[in-house]
Amino acid sequence: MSYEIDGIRCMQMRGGSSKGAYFLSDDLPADPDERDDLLLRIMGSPDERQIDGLGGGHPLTSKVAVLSPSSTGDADVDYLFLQVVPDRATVTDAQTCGNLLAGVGPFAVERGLVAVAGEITDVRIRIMNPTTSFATARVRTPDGRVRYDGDTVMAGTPFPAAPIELEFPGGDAPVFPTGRLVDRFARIEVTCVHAGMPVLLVRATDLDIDGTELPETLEANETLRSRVEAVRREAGPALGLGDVRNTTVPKITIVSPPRHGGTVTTRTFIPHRVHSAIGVLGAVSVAAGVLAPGTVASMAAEGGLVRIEHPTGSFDVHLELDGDGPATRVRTSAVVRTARKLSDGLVWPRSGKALP
Ligand code: NQM
Repeated sequence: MSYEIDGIRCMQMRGGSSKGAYFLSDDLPADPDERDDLLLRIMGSPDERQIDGLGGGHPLTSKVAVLSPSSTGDADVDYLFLQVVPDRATVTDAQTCGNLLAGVGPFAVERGLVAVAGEITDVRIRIMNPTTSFATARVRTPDGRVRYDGDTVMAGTPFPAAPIELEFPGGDAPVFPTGRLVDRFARIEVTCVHAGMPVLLVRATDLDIDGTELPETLEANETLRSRVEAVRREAGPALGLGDVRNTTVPKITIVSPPRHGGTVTTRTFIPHRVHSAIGVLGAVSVAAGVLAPGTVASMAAEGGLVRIEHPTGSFDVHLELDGDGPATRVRTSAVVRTARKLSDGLVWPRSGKALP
């Protein structure tokens, strides 16, 4: 069988405020290098516009989810996330993606990995990378099928759809991976936080910006970009991530006081483009930094609800923390997303090799 001649089974979905290609792992090569080469050719990388593939020319529309039945009794499916970099021949498993995670439950039901359980089907997901963690997705499944239409409006997408609740159990991992609530990198005070995504929190005022600028304004600000990158590069080793020049983590979230009745205003570098909203696990991590006293982002929040303002609206994170200071842990967190099946069928990769 030839992928170039026969095509590969693929479903495209909007997951949260991102978009990607979803595959069963059996439909892709088992060898990771071969798989990544194929994904670059499917998505149209390396090319800023990804004109010859499915990718949309932005990190948020150049994502891949690979699913398989779970080999652990604790989950129904295993979810591997791969970021395909639009303008470089790079596929990285250095992070997961909570937005694409919103499509994992529906995709698992669509492909028969999980049987419909009634009006709502809970899909227990093992997140495989960068380290193992778990999530439960509640998928609307009336009449034995996934229901995508609904009334839930989610900032980052203009159209309402059926809600998908995502719950994340807590764990033993420290929320503040450097063991400090405030560090200093490239002469700027930073809180390093990790509740599913490594994020560096920095005050807007410390970067000489207001914190409400549009993503394109921030991306055009060369001085700001180089300061943000300097912070990231110094922080990488302190977070145990080593040299982060060529990786998509850590993210940098610039925080300032809320402007629209929420808890905090954010602008997030992911890490070289600015997010049009905020990532899901990125938001959970930011919320942990906001709820804990003594960080650069500590703000007042009522009843464990952190409303994160971002460029296209706001994102609610329900979060409970245990312990305090460097001993802080997440007890549980939950968010609501939506997802939608966009296409299902075969995709043809361009021929040749993408990787040298
Ligand atoms: O943080 C973008 C997204 C993400 C990641 C990024 C995400 C998450 O919005 O869980 O969802 O930060 O690269 O898709």
